Amino acid sequence: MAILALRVVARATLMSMVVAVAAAQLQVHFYKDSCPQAELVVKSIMQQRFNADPSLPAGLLRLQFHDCFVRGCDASVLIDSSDNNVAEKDAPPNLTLRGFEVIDVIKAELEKECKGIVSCADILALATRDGVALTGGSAYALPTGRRDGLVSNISDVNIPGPSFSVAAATSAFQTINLTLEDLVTLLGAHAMGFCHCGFFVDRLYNFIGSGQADPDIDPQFLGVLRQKCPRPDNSVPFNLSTDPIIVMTPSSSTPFKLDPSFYKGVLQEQAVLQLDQELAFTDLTRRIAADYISRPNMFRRKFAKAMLKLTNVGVLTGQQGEIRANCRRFNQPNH
Ligand code: HEM
Ligand SMILES: *[C@@H]1O[C@H](CO)[C@@H](O)[C@H](O)[C@H]1NC(C)=O
Ligand SMILES: *[C@@H]1O[C@H](CO)[C@@H](O)[C@H](O)[C@H]1NC(C)=O
Ligand SMILES: CC(=O)N[C@H]1CO[C@H](CO)[C@@H](O)[C@@H]1O
Repeated sequence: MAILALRVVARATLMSMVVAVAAAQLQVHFYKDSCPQAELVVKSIMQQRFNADPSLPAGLLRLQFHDCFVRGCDASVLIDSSDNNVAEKDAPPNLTLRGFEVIDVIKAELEKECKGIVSCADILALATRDGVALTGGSAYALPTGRRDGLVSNISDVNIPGPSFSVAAATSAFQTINLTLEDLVTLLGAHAMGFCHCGFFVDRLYNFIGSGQADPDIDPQFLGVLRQKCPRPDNSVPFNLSTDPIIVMTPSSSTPFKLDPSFYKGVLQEQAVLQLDQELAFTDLTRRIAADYISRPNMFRRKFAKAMLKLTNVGVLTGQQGEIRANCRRFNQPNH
């Protein structure tokens, strides 16, 4: 039950509305006249925050994925729920999102320097881009000019779950025009950051109701995971805030670096999530993983390319949407 609560059921909602406002005229250095220091401000705050917390880029990458997957990259994930609206943030897969505070800090600074100019959607995309560079990824030029959306509705959240098959996750990605290769490449982000036991503990004790562990976990690694994630006590309700947390790629010695270590874990049957481990089981996905391990620079390049695709999904431009003054609230309180 507990685990089921964390799983997300794919729902074919509202993607068609996202499609209607697909990527238009983003451009590199969109703010060069209106707020020339915008990218520098983001970069310097990111550098400071990263020095204090090297896991920050991981939080932002996941936040960026959840923003873009639901209604496009329109900062809808940043909205707080209000009396008349339950926002995306409160959907189960979002309860462990993090990185909101650094977006608030950057927004406050940019409002001071260039009031009403830089969108929250761009701040998130720029901060994530800088986070990728800070963790060893490539520092790609990011087209900007995104506008902030006017809707954030918990019912729209249809993020693929950790127990999805590769095929199911691929179809989910197709709804935002991303390919299987994009999926495999972006999952490389799981080289970094944290994971709550609740997202995979069924694999350790009761895989698809078998009462056994998932046979596709390296036995020694299974022991390590079981030590960190005890068997759930079904007599007490599941509580995310006390659920233990492990690093996303425990087999890696560099848990906060965007290197190909994720793929090594996959090929050694030391992936944490079921979906991730499944990448080892088709020829194509195995081959991509092996290529990225042997050619880290190709991984960096492909990762940047896939991020550009992801951050272009369903963007609002021109006069669409708005530029929020506070990333957590719509400018018009009635939205
Ligand atoms: C089908 C796709 C995906 C699934 C099922 C999935 C699932 C998950 C889960 C269950 C977690 C653990 C969250 C927690 O316990 O707090 C996680 C974390 C993470 N995911 Fe994914 N993910 C997917 C795609 C992506 C993509 C496309 C990216 C990046 C572009 C990404 C980046 C991350 C990062 C960096 C973390 C660590 C977050 C942190 O440290 O707070 N994921 N993911
Ligand atoms: C996906 O691509 C199609 C065809 O180019 C386009 O019409 C649609 O808007 C795109 N969808 C998204 C979510 O960007
Ligand atoms: C959220 O979406 C649901 C389902 O589409 C809809 O019934 C509801 O009115 C929406 N909520 C808001 C505040 O727009
Ligand atoms: C309902 C709930 O717990 N929402 C949380 C969503 O994530 C943010 C950031 O971690 C929390 O501040 C919210 O409380």
